[in-house]
Amino acid sequence: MEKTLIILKPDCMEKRLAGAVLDRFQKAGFDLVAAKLMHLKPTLLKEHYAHIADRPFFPALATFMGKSPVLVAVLAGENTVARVRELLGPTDSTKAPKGTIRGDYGTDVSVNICHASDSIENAEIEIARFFAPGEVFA
Ligand code: 3AN
Repeated sequence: MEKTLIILKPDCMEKRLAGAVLDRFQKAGFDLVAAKLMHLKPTLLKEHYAHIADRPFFPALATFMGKSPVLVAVLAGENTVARVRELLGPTDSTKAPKGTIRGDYGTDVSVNICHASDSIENAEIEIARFFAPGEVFA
C-alpha cells in the first residue's frame, strides 16, 4: 500500500470542488486514509516549499496558499504517487489536458487546484509534516 499527500488548495475550496476532486481519486480506487482542514501559516509553507523558496514566484505562491483554509489529506493504494499525479495533470493548468483534474478545474501554474507529492520519499516526509502517526488510518 503506497501513500501520497494531497492538498486541496484555496482555489479548489473556494470553488467548492473538494467533493468533485476527492470523488475522482476515490473512483480511481484510492482510499482516503487521513484528512483535515488547515490554514497554512508562513513557517509551514516555507518548509513545504523549501525546494522553490528562493524562486521569484514563491512570495505570491505563499500568499495564495495561505489565504484561506485548505484540505490536507492522505490517499493510499497501488502506485499512488505516480497515478495521483497523472490524474492531476501537469503543474501548469493551461497545459493540462481536458479530463485531468487541473485541465478541467485549474487556472494557471500556481492556482492549480491540488498539490500531490512527487516521489515516494517526499510523500513520507510530507505526510509526517502534516499528520501525527495516529491520524493516518492505513
Ligand atoms: P508540483 O506541485 O506540480 O509538483 P512544483 O513542486 O514544481 O510543482 O511546484 C510547487 C508549486 O509551486 C506548484 N504546485 C505551483 O503551485 C507553484 N509553481 C511552480 N512553478 C511555478 C511558476 N513558474 N510560477 C508560479 N508558481 C509556480
